[in-house]
Amino acid sequence: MKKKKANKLAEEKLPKKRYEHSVRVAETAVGMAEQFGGDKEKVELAGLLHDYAKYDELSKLYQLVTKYELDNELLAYNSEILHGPVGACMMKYEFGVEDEEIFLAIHNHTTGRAQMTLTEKIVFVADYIEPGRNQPGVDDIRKLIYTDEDLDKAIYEISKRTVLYLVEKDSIIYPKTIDCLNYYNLEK
Ligand code: DGI
Ligand code: FE
Ligand code: FE
Ligand code: FE
Repeated sequence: MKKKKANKLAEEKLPKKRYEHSVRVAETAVGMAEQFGGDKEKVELAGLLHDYAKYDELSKLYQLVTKYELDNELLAYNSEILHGPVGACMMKYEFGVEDEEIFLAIHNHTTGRAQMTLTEKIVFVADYIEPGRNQPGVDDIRKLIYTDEDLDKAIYEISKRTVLYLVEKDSIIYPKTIDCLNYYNLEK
């Protein structure tokens, strides 16, 4: 798939603000790919498409988990973790996006995982630090990227903040999030 097609898919499917977020994630990811030696074309497509399934009805997301034979375990956690895996499969099976790295980057953009590819890492972090984001402490993560150039530390800090946030609201946590936290804990 070409950038133009990905852009059009996102623009036609998503509410304006979410489309604009996707464009900023793609732009941020391209900058990071330049910085870290990643594949600009792949991170750009994954950035544009990463939230494609975000506003699909839950009933549809559930159906697609079954249709695409995704891990049923996904259904036991917060429904917010479904749009990545389902969106990745939509791109692969409905729109012919064959590339495995793009697939993984969309798939794991919410939860992260241990041993991410460079493309996955960039999209995971770009989603958190794109210029429209203003969550508390986001500037600390931006500094880890733009000043320290420490991608793995940024992944650890993002996972840590997400886990703290989820625990604070007594939410259940998908195990891949914990795997990601542990794997990128550089003290280990
Ligand atoms: O889709 P976005 O809003 O751009 O961002 P996202 O897909 O990274 O994450 C959406 C939210 O999902 C995030 O703010 C926290 C929430 N969430 C719920 N359960 C989990 C979770 N995030 C992780 N990492 N793990 C969970 O189990
Ligand atoms: Fe998302
Ligand atoms: Fe994210
Ligand atoms: Fe996003």
